[in-house]
Amino acid sequence: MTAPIFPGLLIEHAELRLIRLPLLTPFVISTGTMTEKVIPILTLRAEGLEGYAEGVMDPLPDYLEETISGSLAFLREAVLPQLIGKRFSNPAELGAVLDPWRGHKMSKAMVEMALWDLWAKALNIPLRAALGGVRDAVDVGVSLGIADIPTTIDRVEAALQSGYRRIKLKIKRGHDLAMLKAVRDRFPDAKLTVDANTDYRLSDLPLLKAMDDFSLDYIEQPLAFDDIVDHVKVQEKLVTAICLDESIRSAVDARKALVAGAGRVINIKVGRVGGHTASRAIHDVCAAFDVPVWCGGMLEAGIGRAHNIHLSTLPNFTKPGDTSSASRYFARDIVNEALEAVDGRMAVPSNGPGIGVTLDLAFLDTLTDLREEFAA
Ligand code: OSB
Ligand code: MG
Repeated sequence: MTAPIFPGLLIEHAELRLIRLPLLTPFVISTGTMTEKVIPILTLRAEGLEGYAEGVMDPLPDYLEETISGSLAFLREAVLPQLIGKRFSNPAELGAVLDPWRGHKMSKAMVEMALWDLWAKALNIPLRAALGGVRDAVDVGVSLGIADIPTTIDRVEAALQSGYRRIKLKIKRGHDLAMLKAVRDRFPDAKLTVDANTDYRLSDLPLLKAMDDFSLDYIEQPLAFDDIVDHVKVQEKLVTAICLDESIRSAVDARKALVAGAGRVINIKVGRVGGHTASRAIHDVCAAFDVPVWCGGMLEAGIGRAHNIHLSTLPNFTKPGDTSSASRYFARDIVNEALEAVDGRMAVPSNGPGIGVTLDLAFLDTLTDLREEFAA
């Protein structure tokens, strides 16, 4: 007997929501302070199934160029009308709809991730299995926002006590070496990294070089969000590895950066690079260069957090990711399942196929500012 041929998924309906979710603690990075998450949520429907994704763009373009309002317009006017009524036999076929448009990787990622979730559900398998993951739990660390030194020491201590596998400290000009020395003196054996979110310039090379003294696992995105070439000049002079975040939006970017020697680690954010297919391509390019990757985060709620965990099960995600416990960010999550790390490990959510989490719809409704539906 032969297996039935998968007929593909006919997208019948799309729903776009915008929710606002307060953060328990304001999150401070070199580019600004976030006190709440404003999150666009896309639901795609086909054959009685639903696929979900969160967008990681901010209201204003302070991490990368995309904004929530621009993204909603792009999805509403260009993408979702083209999607409804189309049949897809796998998520890669989405390229025909998405690739003609420039940029907008975060908006494209929403559609792509929702389709991966839907597709895995149609196949009745976990997203992890559809992607080719090899683990059922992943190592995670924390990303600690900028704060004064005593507060930072307390936060590091609490995170280490909880068992987190790596501590990432946000830095900016004027909040770097003294803070690092204090943390390193107090925690000589902790796995520490820093993330500058683009705050430095090539003229800061002596300062960046001084960071070699602190045995950091890597220095994340010291230079401009669109730079590769100047990062090469920094990496050549440093013992510490550079990790690229903002600079990498595609597998082509990753190839160029690694050929040039702009870094030795890459942070993959599925939302930043346009979805799981692109994330997997970057993962594979890095593996070919023997460069480890890890899964970054954008303070996601439960849908995005679940996607991140499934992606992190791929074999070359060998460094701890940023997908820490949801309860560190929010008083209440938008999914019914608790996404909580135990001893620095996040279990892959498994309440059903796909991303393995279900929506707390009653709570979502209380958070929803805008809701639009797209049907044939
Ligand atoms: O650069 O990784 C980043 C949050 C917002 C914008 C950029 C970044 C971050 C984080 C947070 O580091 C990671 C997380 O806890 O989700
Ligand atoms: Mg970063």
